[in-house]
Amino acid sequence: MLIKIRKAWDSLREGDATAESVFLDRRRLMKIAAAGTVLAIAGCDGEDAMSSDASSSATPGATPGAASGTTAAADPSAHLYPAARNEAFTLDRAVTDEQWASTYNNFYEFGTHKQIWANAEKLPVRPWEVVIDGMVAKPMRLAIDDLLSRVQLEERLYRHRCVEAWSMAVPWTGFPLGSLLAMVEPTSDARYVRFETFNNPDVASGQRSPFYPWPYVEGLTMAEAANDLAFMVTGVYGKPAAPQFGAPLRLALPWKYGFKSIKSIVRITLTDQRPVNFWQDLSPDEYGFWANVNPQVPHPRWSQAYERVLGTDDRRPTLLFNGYGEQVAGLYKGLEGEALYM
Ligand SMILES: Nc1nc2c(c(=O)[nH]1)N[C@H]1C(S)=C(S)[C@@H](COP(=O)(O)O)O[C@H]1N2
Ligand SMILES: [Mo]
Repeated sequence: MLIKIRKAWDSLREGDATAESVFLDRRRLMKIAAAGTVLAIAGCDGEDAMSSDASSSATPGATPGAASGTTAAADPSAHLYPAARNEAFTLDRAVTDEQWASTYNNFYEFGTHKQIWANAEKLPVRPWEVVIDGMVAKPMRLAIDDLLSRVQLEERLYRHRCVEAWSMAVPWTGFPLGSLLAMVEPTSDARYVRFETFNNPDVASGQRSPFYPWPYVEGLTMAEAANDLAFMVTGVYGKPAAPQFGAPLRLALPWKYGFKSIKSIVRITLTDQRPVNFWQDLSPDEYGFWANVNPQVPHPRWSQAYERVLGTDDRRPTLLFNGYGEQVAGLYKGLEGEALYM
């Protein structure tokens, strides 16, 4: 066990900022030890999943067979795509090649590396229910296709900036989060929206690792959730999203680091408590609640000044709020004392 943890630690110290890894601090190790799970960490789950993923993985640029073909064709919502593009959302750069975006993903439920797309194919995305509960007048439990029949889908071109300093630009299809919240009628007590991903270790090998605080959780303030940029994604590249993108329902929050854009959501809860998100729970010195993109605030272990543009040799300067300041800067007036950029 110690050997493996030392290995992870050493590789982090080598300055590898390409993995969304965490600083394995003493506090976290103690927490895991206290939970009696130390031996399980040394067990095969995470490592096995990783090595088998690696052997079956494609290099970015390879064709994810079922990922972009079969799944979409068999999807009962396929007829809803492509949706009309909302021209209000334009880009300052080319759309990322689909093969790259489909084969270079962060989805820790299926492995801690980028080539998880084949493993993620195992996720059954039908039937799929989404619960919306908490401080709302009309709580709902909806099958994903019922939800899709109640919303107006549109396509938006968004930039995406991962905290690991790579970026992409993709055509998401979905609907504004605000329209979903309007259906459930939040009460005046509600201050935050908490999102939760599925928890199914039988399917998602990464969830067998006790090292991570499953299920993945994220959160927004009510004001952030109501902002027009906060987008619930159901499709990408003009068809239903393949599992590696977070099917059948994920968030896209283009002004925040990518980890806020939670995938494969099963529950949305309105609450008066600020949610502790997955990465903050893992490493509170490195990841926070707000996670707004800011090139001037480095991650404790790497600079955020530039980003590597996925699928290209470009290295571009990162923009404050990832270039969406006009739409969102006002959300943070009066909050300057908070850790807005981690
Ligand atoms: N449930 C869940 N959601 C997640 C993640 C994850 O590991 N699990 N990774 C996040 C991170 S770090 C990023 S950068 C984006 C990646 O989205 P993409 O694979 O579509 O590029 O998903 C985010 N949402
Ligand atoms: Mo990320």
